[in-house]
Amino acid sequence: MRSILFAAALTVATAATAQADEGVHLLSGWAKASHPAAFKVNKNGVAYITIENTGTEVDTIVKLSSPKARVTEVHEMGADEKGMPFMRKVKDLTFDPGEKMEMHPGGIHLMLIDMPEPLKEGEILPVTVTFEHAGDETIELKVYPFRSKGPDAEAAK
Ligand SMILES: [Cu+2]
Repeated sequence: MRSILFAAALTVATAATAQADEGVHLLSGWAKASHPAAFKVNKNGVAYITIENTGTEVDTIVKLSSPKARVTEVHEMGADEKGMPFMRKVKDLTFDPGEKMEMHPGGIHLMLIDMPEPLKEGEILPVTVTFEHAGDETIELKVYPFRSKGPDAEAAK
């Protein structure tokens, strides 16, 4: 319930400021610190952003980048018909007018692939998202502990 109330408050707050600049926006986000042992095997990182389309046309993510990874992609996790978990790349993620999407652990996320350095708690991860119509937007994501469920969960502690 707490998270629902928080999301409602966030929507009201952003609606007031979105008027002047319509289109797709990166509202917030966070990243997870790398697990030291896992990073030795798999030099990837994970981050989550919330995206809202306050404009009147559909927009699409056409490119992603971060100075801290060789490749940045949108991924989704789920389970197949047999219940086996999978993770796959999502191409051309689109946002309808009025749509708001919050990435979260276990669902859609940003995958940072081939990172020279592990992500450390407290550092900042810049990510640039290029939309077909809105162009480039960069967001600076705070890195939370490996086991964190994100800023909302940390604030509720
Ligand atoms: Cu992934």
